Amino acid sequence: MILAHRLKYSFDFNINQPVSDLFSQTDQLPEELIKDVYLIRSLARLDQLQPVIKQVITQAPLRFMHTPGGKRLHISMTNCGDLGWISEPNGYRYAHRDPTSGKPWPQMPDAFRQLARQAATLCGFAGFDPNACLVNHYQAGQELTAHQDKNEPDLSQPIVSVSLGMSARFQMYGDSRNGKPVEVELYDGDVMVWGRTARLIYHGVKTNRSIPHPQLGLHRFNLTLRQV
Ligand code: MD3
Ligand code: FE
Repeated sequence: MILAHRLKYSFDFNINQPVSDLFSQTDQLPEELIKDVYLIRSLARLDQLQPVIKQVITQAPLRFMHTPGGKRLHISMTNCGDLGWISEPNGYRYAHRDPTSGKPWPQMPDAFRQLARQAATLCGFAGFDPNACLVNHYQAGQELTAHQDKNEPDLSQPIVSVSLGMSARFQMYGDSRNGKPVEVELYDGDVMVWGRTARLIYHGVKTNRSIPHPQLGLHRFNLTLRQV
């Protein structure tokens, strides 16, 4: 298992890299932020993934879902893969079809699958094969309130999360929302992997209001890839 050198940001970009490469920095090692939570900086490439995301959201448009309590979620979402996470008046669940269109979710793009498998493998989770991808879209100031992802059928598999565009502050609590979170700033291309004991911790996201990303401006996409 590859472990945890404390790597902050690295500025040694390889300028000779072929543009066709899927991964921007295959030499980045995972850093273990807290138990079973790994961060790999700059693994994903926005130039590669942006057209793929565009294709997904053309087929299954971003939408604001509502909580079972009737509140509108703060960020818009969609899904791709065999199963998609949805929030409805009668609860949260994974569904085979987009409730807006009645159609199956768009196929899991190969670029998403390969990236997630690569990230998981680097963190010691060989054999991960995601079949569900939640696409979250944040605009400046929008945030994801601290929560647990509880309705997960299989906790033996990791979750891979890919940050694209504007940066965000990610907050990790423990098994309650009390106390001070461990915080990390996530930049475009950063990938996190959550395993085992970290699957039930409280976590939240706060976006920056003022620092636009050169390509995406004040937009952030997060891909959450799961095997469900
Ligand atoms: C930790 N999304 O959609 S995924 C979410 O930036 C969510 O949009 C974050 O939290 C975002 O639920 C990043 C990070 C993540 C996802 C699932 C987890 C962290 C997790 C499940 C258990 C523990
Ligand atoms: Fe979550």
